[in-house]
Amino acid sequence: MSDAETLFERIIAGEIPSEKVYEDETTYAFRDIAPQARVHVLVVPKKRYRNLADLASADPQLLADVAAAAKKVAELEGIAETGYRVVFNTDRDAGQTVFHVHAHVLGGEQLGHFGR
Ligand code: DGP
Repeated sequence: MSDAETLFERIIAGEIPSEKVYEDETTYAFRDIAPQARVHVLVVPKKRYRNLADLASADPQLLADVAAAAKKVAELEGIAETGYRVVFNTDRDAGQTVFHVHAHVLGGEQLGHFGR
């Protein structure tokens, strides 16, 4: 992994403004700039790993923290009861654009099915 800072380090550091939804010791959650659903929040571990695979291998506790933060976001956004989707885009074919692992939390409306 390159040492170059990604956009999300700058967001977590407050150098780039974001609309914070939730934060704890190890994670930071904020609204996606281009929402794909009525609720679209990104949950980012403060420590950077490139993608879900790297995070899962290197730091399973931090992955659990991201999952717990996604649940917390769903509760705060009022979608815990109606349901939501959690997505980790991973590398090229998934269209990952920011190489600092992040979970998309999507909901607040009926979501389309997976596919092309
Ligand atoms: P992905 O394709 O999984 O790498 O998702 C990256 C997401 O990051 C994408 O949905 C748009 C979002 N995003 C990109 N730049 C910014 C930004 O400056 N602010 C915020 N809030 N979101 C951003």
